[in-house]
Amino acid sequence: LTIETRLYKAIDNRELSVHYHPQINLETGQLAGAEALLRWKTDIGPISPGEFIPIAEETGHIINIGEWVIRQSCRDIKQFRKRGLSRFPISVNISTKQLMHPHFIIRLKNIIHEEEIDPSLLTLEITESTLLFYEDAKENIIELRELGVGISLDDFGVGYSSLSMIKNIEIDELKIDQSFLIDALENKRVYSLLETIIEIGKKLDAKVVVEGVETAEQLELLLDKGVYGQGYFYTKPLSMHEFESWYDRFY
Ligand code: G
Ligand code: G
Ligand code: MN
Ligand code: NA
Repeated sequence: LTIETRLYKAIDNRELSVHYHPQINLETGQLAGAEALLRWKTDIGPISPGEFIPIAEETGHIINIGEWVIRQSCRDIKQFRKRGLSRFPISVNISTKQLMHPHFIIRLKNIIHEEEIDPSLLTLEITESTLLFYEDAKENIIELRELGVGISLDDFGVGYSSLSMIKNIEIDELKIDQSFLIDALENKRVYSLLETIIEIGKKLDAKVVVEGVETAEQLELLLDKGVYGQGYFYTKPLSMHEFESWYDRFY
């Protein structure tokens, strides 16, 4: 079977799950959010999203799969609250094709309504490349704002349209690509650039999340900057169950 054929059955076969990667307020140490990351277990072993998301995008499966991720994340938002975890938003990655789909907003509204969640607890991560299609996505983005879900600009700094993107859209969150943090320790220019991007985000009243915090040294570099961090230094992405145990251990 091809990946494409397998993917078509993945939802019905219950092979998909959502893992959560904590985002930490570096100054207070508090949990500030979590990114939802899709996982796929097949009978020939796990297949990573880096491999199957592009296929889902090409084939159009991403529409159904993406909706499934949003619904599952909404259910888990409620579940985390039921289990007594603090109130924190969950961020879901959204592909360009999803965002531009004519039914995206109505289906998103339905899910939020049916799952009875506060829209402000849901954040959608879109990438700079989506914003290359800004004119086509504009109406949906405006409606998203009206709906009250958060908008996060993912992988900031590695796309083509960074500044025009944040010029056009009011964003709630800016996620700085891991490559900046990795190089900042070695390279003064990259460090200055990282500091400057953080300032841009803060001036726009966005929550600034630095991705890929892996070492104490990297954490140290960020500690006094009023940012949030996401990375393996804290933990790898966790299943719902693992996330609750992790939370109990640290909070
Ligand atoms: O978790 P991991 O590092 O393997 O993710 C690889 C890539 O897959 C990342 O760019 C991530 O944004 C993307 N990804 C993970 N889950 C989803 C999802 O539910 N939808 C979309 N569109 N992309 C996802
Ligand atoms: O493209 P996007 O930013 O959505 O990708 C998120 C991916 O980055 C997830 O698959 C997540 O596992 C990965 N990631 C998050 N933190 C770290 C980290 O500290 N180190 C590495 N290598 N990957 C990370
Ligand atoms: Mn992301
Ligand atoms: Na990212």
